[in-house]
Amino acid sequence: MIKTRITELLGIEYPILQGGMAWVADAALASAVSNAGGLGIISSINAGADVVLEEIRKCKKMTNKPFGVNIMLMSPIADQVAQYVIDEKVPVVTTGAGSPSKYMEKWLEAGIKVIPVVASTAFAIRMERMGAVAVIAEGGEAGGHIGEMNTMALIPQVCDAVSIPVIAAGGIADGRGFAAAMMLGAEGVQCGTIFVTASECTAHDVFKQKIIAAGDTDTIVTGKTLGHPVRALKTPFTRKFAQMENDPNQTPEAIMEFGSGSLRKAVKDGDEKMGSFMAGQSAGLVKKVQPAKEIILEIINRARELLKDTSKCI
Ligand code: TUI
Repeated sequence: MIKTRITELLGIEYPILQGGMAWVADAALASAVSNAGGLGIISSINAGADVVLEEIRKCKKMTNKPFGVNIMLMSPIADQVAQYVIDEKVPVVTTGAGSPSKYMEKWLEAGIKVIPVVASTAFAIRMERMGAVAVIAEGGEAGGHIGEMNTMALIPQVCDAVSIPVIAAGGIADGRGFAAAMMLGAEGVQCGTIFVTASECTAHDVFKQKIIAAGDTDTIVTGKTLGHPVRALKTPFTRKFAQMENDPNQTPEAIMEFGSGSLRKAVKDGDEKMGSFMAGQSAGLVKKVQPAKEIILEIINRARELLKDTSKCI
């Protein structure tokens, strides 16, 4: 057990959240992480709002521990899921890729702990004023949709800007990253990429093996020209996407059409050609498939050793 404001606030043993990864983060993964003492999170980007509802109900059967739901604010089903989390009394909601302002009042009224992902100090301050209990400050090392700042510079600045606890995300997959995040002022971390390779994760084995095989420079950011930068593993799909983005004869609509469905193809079909395998720069740190509990305990045990032994610094 580790005690920070995050463990106290959420009623969890270890201040490790599992990212609400699109198509990946279902009840199987979220309940495994929550049962292991972290906070498991269900994604709302999958086959539709009804499936999200089903996953929430499944998760309640699979764990008695707290868990959360992530609402991707650009999603067409955000409104529907925003209501389901109230109906189902989900204890924690994380949000991403935008501002949750239009839902905030009713979530707070329902007693939901809202933890938005932020990519800047200005947005973190707005979220604190709006009633967020904590923020997840996510650096551009992360997989999926990202902001401009990187973790090392973003975390301490967000910690200075707000008084609610800060959870660090982006590039963290081991005890060194966890310890560093604590040193930067964070009181918890959120990991995504390493949990794709958890044994309990239902993502296609091709996705897991691609993360395990990836090295430090094997991810790429595409979508900047469309205003939606996304980090994913370098594959034939991302190469083609990047090429289309740089081709003046391509329209944004044609590029979007090319990308449509690519995430599902990666996660569910393991489609190496047309899949978008979203992953962060920490992919190079991920070495094997292992149970969620082992992932969490390895991070915590290594971080404990490092935080105890700071004698190398002086
Ligand atoms: O949301 C994410 N990562 C995601 S969502 C996703 S689903 C998807 N994405 C693209 C194509 C198809 C499917 C995959 N990965 N991370 C949380 C996050 N939020 N990162 C950055 C932000 C963010 C950025 C700017 C949050 C707020 C913000 O500004 C809000 C404002 O109003 O200023």
